[in-house]
Amino acid sequence: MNQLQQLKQVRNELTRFMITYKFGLDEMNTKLNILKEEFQHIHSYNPIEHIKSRIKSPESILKKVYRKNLDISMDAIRENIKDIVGIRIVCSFISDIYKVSEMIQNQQDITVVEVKDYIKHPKSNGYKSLHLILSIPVFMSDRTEQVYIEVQIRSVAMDFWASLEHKIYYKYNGEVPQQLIMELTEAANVANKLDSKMEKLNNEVNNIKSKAAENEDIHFLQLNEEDKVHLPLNFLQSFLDREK
Ligand code: 0O2
Repeated sequence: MNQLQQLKQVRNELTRFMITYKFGLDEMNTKLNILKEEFQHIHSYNPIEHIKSRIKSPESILKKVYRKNLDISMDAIRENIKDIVGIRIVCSFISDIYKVSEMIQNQQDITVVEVKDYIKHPKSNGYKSLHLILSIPVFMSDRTEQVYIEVQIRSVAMDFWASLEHKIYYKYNGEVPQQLIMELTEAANVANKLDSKMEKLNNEVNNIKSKAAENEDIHFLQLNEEDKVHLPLNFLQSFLDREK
C-alpha cells in the first residue's frame, strides 16, 4: 500500500470512528425527545428544562489521551474515554433529576456502566450533578457498535453555578485563588438552598393541582355516565393541532 492509500485508509477509519459517536448522540437525543414529549402529553408537565450536547473535539480527545497516559490507538480511546459524547440534561427540580435518570436507566437497550451521584455526595468545591456513563448500541449497515455516552443531569441552579465555576477554573488555569474558591463554595450553598425552596414550592403547587384534578374528574364522571374513557384534554388538543 502506498502512502496516499495509507492516508486514505486512516482518514476513512477516523471518519467511521467519529461518525459512530454522532449516531450514538442522535440515538440518545431521540430517546430523550420521546421521553420529553410523552411526559408532556401524559402528565401535562415536562421534567426537562433543556438539553445540551457535544461531541468531544479530536484535540480534546488527544489531550485526555495524554493526561490519562493512554496508547494513541482507536481501541484504547474507545475503551477508556467514556465522555466523547456528552449530554447535559437540565431539570427544574431535584426530584425531576432522579425521575429522568430512572427513565433513562430503565430503557432496555441502555447499559448503565457507572453512576456518580455528586448530588448526594457533592465535590468539596460544592459541585453537584448526577453523572451516568451509559453504553448504547448503534446499528450500522455491516455492524453494531457499543458507544459510551456521559449524561450529566442537574438542576437549573446547579447548572448556573457549574457554568460559572468552569469559566473561572479555566480563566485561572486551574490555580483559582483561595478567596474565590471560598466564595464559590458559598455560592454553591446558596444555589442549594434555592433548589430546596423551589422543590418545596413545587410540591405545594402539585398538591393544589392534584386536588383540583380530583374535583374535575368527579365533575367529568357526572357529566359522562356512559363514556368511561377520560383522555387528558391537552392530549386531544395536540391531535387537533396536528390536523391543522
Ligand atoms: P468538560 O469540558 O465539561 O468535558 P474523567 O476525567 O471524565 O475521566 P472524572 O474526573 O472522574 O473522570 O469525571 P467526573 O468527575 O465524572 O467529571 C466529568 C465531567 O463533570 C467534567 O468534564 C465536567 O464537565 C464535570 N465536572 C466534574 N467536576 C466538576 C467541577 O468541579 N466543576 C464543574 N464546573 N464541572 C465539573 P471535563 O472533561 O472535566 O470537562
